[in-house]
Amino acid sequence: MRVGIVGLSQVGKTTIFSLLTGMEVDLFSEEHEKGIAKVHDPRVDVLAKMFEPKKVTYATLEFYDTPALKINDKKERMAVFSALQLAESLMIVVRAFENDAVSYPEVEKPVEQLKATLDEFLFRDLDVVTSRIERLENAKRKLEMKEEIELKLLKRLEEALGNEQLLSKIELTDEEKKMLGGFSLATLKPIAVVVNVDEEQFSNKDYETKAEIVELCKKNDFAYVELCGKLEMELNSLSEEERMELLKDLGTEETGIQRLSRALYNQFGLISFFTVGKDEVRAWTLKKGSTALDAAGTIHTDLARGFIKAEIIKYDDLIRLGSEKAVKDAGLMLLVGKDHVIEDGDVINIRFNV
Ligand SMILES: Nc1nc2c(ncn2[C@@H]2O[C@H](COP(=O)(O)OP(=O)(O)OP(=O)(O)O)[C@@H](O)[C@H]2O)c(=O)[nH]1
Ligand SMILES: [Mg+2]
Repeated sequence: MRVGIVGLSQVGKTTIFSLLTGMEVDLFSEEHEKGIAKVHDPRVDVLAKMFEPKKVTYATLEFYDTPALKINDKKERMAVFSALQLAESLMIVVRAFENDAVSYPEVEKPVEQLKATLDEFLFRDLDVVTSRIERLENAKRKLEMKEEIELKLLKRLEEALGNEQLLSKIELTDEEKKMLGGFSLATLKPIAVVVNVDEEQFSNKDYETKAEIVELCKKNDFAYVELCGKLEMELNSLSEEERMELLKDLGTEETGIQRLSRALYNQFGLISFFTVGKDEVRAWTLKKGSTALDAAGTIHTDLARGFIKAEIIKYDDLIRLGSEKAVKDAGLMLLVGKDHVIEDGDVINIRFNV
């Protein structure tokens, strides 16, 4: 899953990008990077302890950092969204942290930043939709049936966007979604909101306009995460032992970045299945609703091509009973065909023949 990081200026986008991906980034550089982040899943650590494999592999997300959006600035907007063309989902960063040494974005109140960012999304989608409508209407030929249908659909979207409605809130058939696939419409993508708080706000669990932001996220089905960029940087610079110590003092077991990667994973409709053994313990990513055949294909095309059956044991059963053999002996291993829907936490072994 490719995630675009977006927001107004100096809100902490690049800082969070760097924390997620572990990449060293020059905050003043004009270059904007992409990078891979591990999705922290404690279950993988538990499985690794059980199997002591040579290699442990976590699920990943890919992130794109972008330049700041400027309010009502079409040129900047185009630059940002061209960097987001391939992003399948968007993470909006909002700044709550107070620090006069860091210049504030054009609007200061966190909820106003979020609204301004969403407005840019709406403007950008409206730009895309209206220019396509114009192209079709000005075509110097009779439109094909397919184009007539597209034009009608686009006009529906134009009206919604004009009413400040996010396209994710509009009922669309699979056919219609497919038709819109090439436009990379921002408000059609799943969205997560990350509020970058300071230490004081972090310990108070509050900041200015929080209630409004939470409400807005709920209303629009955005994931919502609070994170203290500064604290995360500190945690990042510590040894594993010191980190655990500090986290314990903070009353938690995992860093905000670990929490964030998991929240995004859920928000974007992803699940993990596991493969286990002496060589490797590995988490793999699937969209919710995927089948055993999809799982096989994710591991290797050969496994999909030669698919016979999938053996599935539930993560919880494996942990409770202590070994694959014990799960089998208890009659809890499932043997399923290619259409079986995979659930989060399934431990899978594909039987295949090529
Ligand atoms: N005090 C404090 N400073 C932060 C925090 N997060 C980021 N900063 C600082 O804020 C400044 C801007 O951070 P960046 O990560 O570059 O923000 P950005 O959104 O990428 O900025 P632009 O790309 O220029 O729009 C840097 O000096 C960071 O060190 C935080 O949680 N607390
Ligand atoms: Mg930046």
